[in-house]
Amino acid sequence: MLHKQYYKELQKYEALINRKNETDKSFYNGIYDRYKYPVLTREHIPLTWQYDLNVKTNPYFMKRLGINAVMNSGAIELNGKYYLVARIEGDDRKSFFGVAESNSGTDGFRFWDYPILLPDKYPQETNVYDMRLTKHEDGYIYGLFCSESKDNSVNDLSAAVAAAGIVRTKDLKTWERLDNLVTENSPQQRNVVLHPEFIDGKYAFYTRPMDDFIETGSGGGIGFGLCGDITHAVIGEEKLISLRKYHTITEAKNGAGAVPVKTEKGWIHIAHGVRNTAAGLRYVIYAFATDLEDPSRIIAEPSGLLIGPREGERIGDVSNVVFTNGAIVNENGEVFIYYASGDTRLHVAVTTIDKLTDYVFRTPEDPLRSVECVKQRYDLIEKNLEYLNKYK
Ligand code: M1P
Repeated sequence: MLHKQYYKELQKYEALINRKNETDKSFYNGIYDRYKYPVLTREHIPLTWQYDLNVKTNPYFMKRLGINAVMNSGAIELNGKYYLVARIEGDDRKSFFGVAESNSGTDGFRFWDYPILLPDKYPQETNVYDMRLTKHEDGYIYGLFCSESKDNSVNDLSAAVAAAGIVRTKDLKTWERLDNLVTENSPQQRNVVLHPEFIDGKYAFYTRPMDDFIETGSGGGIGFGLCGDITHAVIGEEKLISLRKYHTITEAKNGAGAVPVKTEKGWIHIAHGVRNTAAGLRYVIYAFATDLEDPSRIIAEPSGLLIGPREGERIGDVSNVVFTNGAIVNENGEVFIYYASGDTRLHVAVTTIDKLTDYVFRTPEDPLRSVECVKQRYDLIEKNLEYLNKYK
């Protein structure tokens, strides 16, 4: 026998999973479409992960292991289906990963029966989150994630150390855990992404050097480093590629997001930038491009943010945050950028390779000073007025 509330909750769950998503008609910027509904929320978590369904041991049909948030998700396309490896945060604050599958990429994401149980290689590891999925040319799918442990070297209960964990799989079901990445010149790492191709015969990583768990300190931006053996990955020199800059969206910190998208003109990177405000840190998503042969060389840096938190997206456990760690390009050249808001739920923004390329290569760079920004806008207005005159 099942509790009568089970049927009610199941009905709500099925209605949510089967709800069709639609573009948000109130939003337009020509670059991408926003969608009305998030693609993953805590309500997308199966009942079997949260309730004890046995009426004898759970007569009141209580949640026994609740879920607080579903957010920052790695993304990958396999055999025409869209897969997200979501960061799921339990009510107990511990994050873990689960695979959700959809036919459309914008709705219908349903979690597999079980979350991912990672091989327990590091006994001191307390939390894991934000997996980036790379379909590498060596034939494996790699998952790089933040592996967080308590920092016992200082007398501070909250002190933590972030490292880059590495797993690999061929089917998202069986996961092999490799050694955590070692960066010889950076004590901590988060937001590490594996490039999908070998560079000079080596594995190439986008890193985020940082001195501290929260503050990047002397870490000047997104780094790039190579290593020969991914099973014991060690990076010596990290070359900085996308820099933190004063009075920009990356002033406080930045970090690689989705695995770079290959286009005819270059690798397009979709990353996050952080600035400080009186209300706390503000996270936005931005894009840049690097050279096809040398992905550590920036070739285009459009000014400002690509996606910022809007309306309800501004609110959540960590308000004023949008964050991405996954994008999918389908066979039609559509690009699905999965981004979380408020560290609480996951959305999708949909564009195309052509539009993204146009955006990255035609948007002017940030001239870094107000007066230059006004001149930049004057130039645009002047050309527009001339152009409009022709059609009057
Ligand atoms: O809370 C916002 C984000 O903070 C971290 O990003 P960063 O390392 O750049 O500060 C991450 O923990 C991320 O998960 C989180 O969304």
